[in-house]
Amino acid sequence: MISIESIRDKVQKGLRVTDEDALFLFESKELLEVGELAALVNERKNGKRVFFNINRHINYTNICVKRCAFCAFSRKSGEDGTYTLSLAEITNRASEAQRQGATELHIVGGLHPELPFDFYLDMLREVKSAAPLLHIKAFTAVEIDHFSSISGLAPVDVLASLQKAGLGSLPGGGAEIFAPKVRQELCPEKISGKRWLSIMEDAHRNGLRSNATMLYGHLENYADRVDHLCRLRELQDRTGGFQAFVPLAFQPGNTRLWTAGMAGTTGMDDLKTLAVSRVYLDNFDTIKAYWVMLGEKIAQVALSFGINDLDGTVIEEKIGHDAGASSPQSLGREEILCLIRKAGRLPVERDTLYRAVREY
Ligand code: V47
Ligand code: SF4
Repeated sequence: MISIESIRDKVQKGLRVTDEDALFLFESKELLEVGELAALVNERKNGKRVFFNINRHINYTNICVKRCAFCAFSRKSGEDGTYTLSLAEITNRASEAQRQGATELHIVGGLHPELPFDFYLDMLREVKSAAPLLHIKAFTAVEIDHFSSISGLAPVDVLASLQKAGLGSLPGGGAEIFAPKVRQELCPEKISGKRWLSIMEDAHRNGLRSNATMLYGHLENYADRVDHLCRLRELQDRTGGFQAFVPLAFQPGNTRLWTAGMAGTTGMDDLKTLAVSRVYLDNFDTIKAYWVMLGEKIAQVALSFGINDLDGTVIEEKIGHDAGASSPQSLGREEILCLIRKAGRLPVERDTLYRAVREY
């Protein structure tokens, strides 16, 4: 019989919790008990240290051939409000970020119907030459699959070419929810969960680290979330290539799901999802509270619920804000330091590969 005590016993002994245990925790209304377990796991891994980085997001185009039901960012070619940044605009943003002390660029965009694969290789080369100090974390597994289609290259070869042109690591987007039934409703045109995982495996085997995300708070149930976490834990057991897990709280504004009457997540669900992820994903060093989707206040409280990373300064975020996120466009270093310190933790500025840049 599963109980909070039986799960606590496993956590205290450092044993792995089961899928049924995770489901039990998701179904629990005792948020503080779940949070306490998550805090224990995190304390053991990270002590009081909380990571953040100085980064800048660049969303190079919002033109996309897909139409995911949860996405308010994408536009079809020819629709009002489309944009595609030129290479000069991208490199200007990169140089500015380097001048402002950033260590990372996070570059992702829609699946553009006309841009050739060379555009992305040139983008990496030119960004690298304009801002050689920056680590380029770019392109989700969904984009890698798209590049494979337009270039005729296998994903491993796409990854190798991008790496040669300056790619440093992959962000964790595009995972959404792996469970096929929900994925079919949510983003029927997107690559399957299986394909997402296989591209990540290719990346890890080629020495590229990546993150993993889970979009939650839409059509999925708790069992779908556990299924998602289970597949990530399995892959991480095989490759060890994931650096951080990033649960993404669904922002409903301006999306098709919003039109269908769907609301956003609650604070209770946000904190519980972060905490259960921390307890279940014992082979991930880091669970990140992405303040853009959570809001800074929930992200800060999450530091008492097993979280050891607040992401970064971000600078210019479009995906969550087009969907109505009420968080600011960016946070300054001092604001992040304040959130971490006032939660009684020790801020550590990190680079993308989780090496300490500065301990405070
Ligand atoms: O892939 C799209 C999600 C992702 C919505 O790896 C939405 O460190 C919420 O992956 N509400 C892009 N989420 C963002 C992303 C990310 C962000 C920060 C850090 C990292 C990392 C990765 O955003 C997409 C999709 O899953 N998304 N629309 C929405 N309405
Ligand atoms: Fe396109 Fe990505 Fe938006 Fe889906 S989530 S419509 S793939 S930009």
